[in-house]
Amino acid sequence: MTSLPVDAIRALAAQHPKPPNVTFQYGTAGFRTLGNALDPVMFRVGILAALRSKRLDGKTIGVMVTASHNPEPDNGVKLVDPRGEMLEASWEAYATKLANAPTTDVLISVLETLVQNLKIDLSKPARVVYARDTRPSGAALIASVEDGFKAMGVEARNAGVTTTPVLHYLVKAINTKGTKDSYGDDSEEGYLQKLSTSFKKLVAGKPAIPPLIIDCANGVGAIVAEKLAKHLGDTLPIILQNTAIDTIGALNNACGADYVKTSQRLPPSLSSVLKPGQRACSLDGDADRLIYYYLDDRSQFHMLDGDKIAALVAAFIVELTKSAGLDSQIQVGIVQTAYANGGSTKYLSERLPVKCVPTGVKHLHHAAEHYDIGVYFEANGHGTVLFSPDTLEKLSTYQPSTPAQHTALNHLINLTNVINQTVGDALSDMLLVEVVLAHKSYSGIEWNSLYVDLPNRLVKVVVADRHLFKTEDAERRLVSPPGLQAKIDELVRRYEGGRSFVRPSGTEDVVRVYAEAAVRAQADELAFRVAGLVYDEVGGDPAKRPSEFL
Ligand code: 16G
Ligand code: MG
Repeated sequence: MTSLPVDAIRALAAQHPKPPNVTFQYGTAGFRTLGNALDPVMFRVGILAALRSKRLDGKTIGVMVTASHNPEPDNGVKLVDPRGEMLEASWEAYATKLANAPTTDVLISVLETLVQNLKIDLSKPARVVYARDTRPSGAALIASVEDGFKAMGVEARNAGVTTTPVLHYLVKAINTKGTKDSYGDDSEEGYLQKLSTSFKKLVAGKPAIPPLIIDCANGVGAIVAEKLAKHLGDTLPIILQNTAIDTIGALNNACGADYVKTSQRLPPSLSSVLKPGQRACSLDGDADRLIYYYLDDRSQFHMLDGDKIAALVAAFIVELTKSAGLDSQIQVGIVQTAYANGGSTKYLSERLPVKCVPTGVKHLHHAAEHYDIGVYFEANGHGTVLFSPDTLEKLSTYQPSTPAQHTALNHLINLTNVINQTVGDALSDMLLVEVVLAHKSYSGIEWNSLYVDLPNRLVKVVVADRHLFKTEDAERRLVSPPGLQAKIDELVRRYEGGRSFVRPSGTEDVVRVYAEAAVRAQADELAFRVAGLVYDEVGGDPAKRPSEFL
């Protein structure tokens, strides 16, 4: 029986001690906090990745060091399972336990218990592929992860500085290499080839596409988008903006998908660049979220968020399945969260099955797997489209009976390649959107007019303990604190088209309040009133009650 390399772990653990009085938690987005607090966590994640790989018979596991759209001083880490998906939920608790082991002795005993309980065969190989975004703290944190690999004798492959979706792609490509399910060449170049080749096939014969502006959030998306632009050449002229990856303080600062979505405005850096009618989009700091927008003739800003992307894409896919003669065999379904705009939910559910699930990609991804073709997007711009194994099989064996069916079938097959099915991918989603716009001859205006967004407002309330707040019905209703939901209901009834919900954040120590209503002022008022209810409920100091909470 091979045993844990205790001496090696001990020697290296001494270089990554856990400070007392801090608690880490593997949450919705992995571990995430200030970059300079993460050294011990990184070392332990390196070890955990090794155990996960050994448990799965030496399959390659992914480790991504990023804090996405968070401010630049933050950083984080998450593990990716062999099919390119998020780490299996039951392992999140093991990650948390390891990260919080106060001493090396406790760390080793936690590891021994894990090995025993999970029946991990330590003689199996451990294989990991890892990458990081452009954050200044990234290089040092990667070195700590590598110490974890060293302690466990991992066959580790460094994918360098790249986007989260590229890392997910690599994991899947490595694990399917040489099989009938091969996902593509296991390199960033292979990813770029796969996406750009299928994109070119999809837009072949369509009128020239006008240039698209990409706001890269001054993050890692800038690097990969630049390479993608070269692959695309004239088929999609791209103008890169906010590419200052070496400028301290620039990352996600007044730019990027999260800035645009939450402030519902244009990044100031684009105000002199974006011309009325022109399309632009913003990526977030690790390029897994995408938000589109344009200015109308009166220079008014219009945002096309994840909900609008879902509507555009789903309608197109349904159309293709019909034209291919496959609509009776392939059902398209949508997955959203409570944050989906009421306008989008109404529009989509009049046409397709729609399911609402709790926030977080793992929930959406799993729900989407239940459809033949599952389109999932969060309003924040994170999402993708999943084709079930059965559907992929159908597409590859189906015999079309007319040239029109043949063309539609080919488009569907090319879509399965342009879409990164492992996880939301801003660049892949951007190509997908561009394909649909090209096929439909839509500008932002026609796309935006699919349905009208209800005005909405998101507010955060700082509370002493967000865990007091518990939800049900896919986070649309509170069950705790008792009685609060009834008060919210009573308030919501007074607003035309009113809807509001309260949920504890999974990534920050706050409670989030969302509200929408038929008119802007009412949506704002409802949001602040509900926030006021939340604040009062948890016994906030009246003197510190934010004045905007009416
Ligand atoms: C994370 C999630 C995102 C979710 C957000 C909610 C992943 C990869 N990312 O960024 O899907 O929308 O958290 O944050 O799962 P919140 O719980 O703080 O509102
Ligand atoms: Mg992100």
